[in-house]
Amino acid sequence: MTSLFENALSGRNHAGRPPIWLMRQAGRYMPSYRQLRSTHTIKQMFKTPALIDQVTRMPIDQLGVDAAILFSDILIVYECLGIEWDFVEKQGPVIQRLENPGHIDSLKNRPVEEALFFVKEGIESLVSDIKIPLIGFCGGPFTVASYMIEGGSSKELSKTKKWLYSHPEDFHKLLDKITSLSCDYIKMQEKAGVKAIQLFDSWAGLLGPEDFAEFSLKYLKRLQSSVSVPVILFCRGSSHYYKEMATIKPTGISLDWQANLNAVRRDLGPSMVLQGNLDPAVLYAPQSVIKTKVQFILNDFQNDPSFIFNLGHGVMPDIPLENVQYLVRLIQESATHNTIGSYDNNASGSSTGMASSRAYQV
Ligand code: 1CP
Repeated sequence: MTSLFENALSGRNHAGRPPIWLMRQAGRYMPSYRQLRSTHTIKQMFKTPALIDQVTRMPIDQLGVDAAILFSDILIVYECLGIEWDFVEKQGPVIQRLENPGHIDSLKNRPVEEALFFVKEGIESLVSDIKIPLIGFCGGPFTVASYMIEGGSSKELSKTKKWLYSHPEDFHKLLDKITSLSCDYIKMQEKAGVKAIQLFDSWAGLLGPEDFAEFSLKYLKRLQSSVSVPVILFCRGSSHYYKEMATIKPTGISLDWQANLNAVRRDLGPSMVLQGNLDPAVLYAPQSVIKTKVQFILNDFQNDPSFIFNLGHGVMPDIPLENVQYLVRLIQESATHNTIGSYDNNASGSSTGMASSRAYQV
């Protein structure tokens, strides 16, 4: 038995509709998440296997998505480097800055099995009984480096670029260090049971083409070749680089809403898995508008055997839960030929599940 999601990843989804999961499908837009968050710090939530398990299941139970993504964050790898990090209300990530290239050697080198054991335990607990595939993930080394150098979010990455252009050798040394630990990290996730890895190089799109190749893609390629499960590559705001992303031959590319899916499919051919790309802001609109926008994508991709429906970026915290549920239903009810009988409607997505995660049988 393979899932719709895994079938799409191998270019063999003939179910008459694409699988759907959503970036940030577990998060603040869910009342149950907000309630849990009101009694825990975000770091407690990311570091406690039972809470990782509980939050990862929320969208399985409440949306009925076709794949789950591990509840964690790309910044968690700072635990291995001994870098202090946190999320501050209304400010975002606050990271202990790496101010001087000379300080790279003083970063810690804690093994992932020790520093990130809670991720492994969270994955093992989830995969022991959820009925849909679990996606693991990791940040792109460039993006992880940039948060350390900036000390948090930055629109222009001026400190990062100053480093990169003034001390390129040190910058590569930092990327190399982050890549080595990230390879170990995704291998650990693979061993624990994830069925795919998504790599998020969220800020790499701010680089020019030759820097994108040298400082982002080169390291993503190394990460990708360290695992044997399928790899999906997402570089937010980098739709203009889809041809460059394809050169490292990921299993799939996740596109933001600025991409023209048809043009990408035409240019990259039928075998590249494409994922995306509804503008998450559409989910603020009345359901009639959501339906029109979804239909626009389905017109060309409903029967594409290598397509995974997703948003162009994460669900925003103030999006109504009902609209997210409506989106998932729209996709799942869109199958053109009779696949309904093939779904195991009794299979709840998780043992705590109240609803309708459907394992697709082949
Ligand atoms: O409750 C809260 O305050 C925390 C909100 C939250 C959540 C739910 C953050 C803070 N991260 C997450 C989870 C998360 N982050 C997931 C879990 C799985 C899921 O998608 O449901 C994933 C995959 C991420 C990945 C992530 N974190 C990225 C890459 C994707 C992207 O958005 O481009 C990045 C850049 C981060 C950093 C991050 N985490 C959280 C914030 C506020 C930020 C900063 C974003 C920024 O700099 O603009």
